[in-house]
Amino acid sequence: MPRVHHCWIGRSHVRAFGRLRAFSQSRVFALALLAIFIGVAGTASAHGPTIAVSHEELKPALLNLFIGTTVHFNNSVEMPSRHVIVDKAGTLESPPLMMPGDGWHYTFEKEGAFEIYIKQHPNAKARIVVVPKR
Ligand SMILES: [Cu+2]
Repeated sequence: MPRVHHCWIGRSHVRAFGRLRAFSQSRVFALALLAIFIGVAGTASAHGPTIAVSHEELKPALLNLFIGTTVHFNNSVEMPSRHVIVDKAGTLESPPLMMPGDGWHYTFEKEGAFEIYIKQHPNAKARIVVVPKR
């Protein structure tokens, strides 16, 4: 789609903008954006509580969170037939967690009460209550 430029700036500025635009379409720029995105996501996921996953329980079994909080799930035991974290309403589902140290994180973006449990051990459950930030 052709773009209309308002020519209130001089030629050299037009050239500079041209270079800027070329840069913004370049692979380097895309990589820079990606790096920023990963950086931000990394920072965000560094915060928030951790739930330990074992055969018997999710610990802690109750969390009260503000919207936007990232919860980490840390598998603490070996489970070759895997642990999969799900919730009653079908909102979330983790990838298979098999080895100690296998982890997953999920950011709760919606208000509500989430009844989560390990698919393979339905008695290992936790309640996560998410409320808006004040
Ligand atoms: Cu298990």
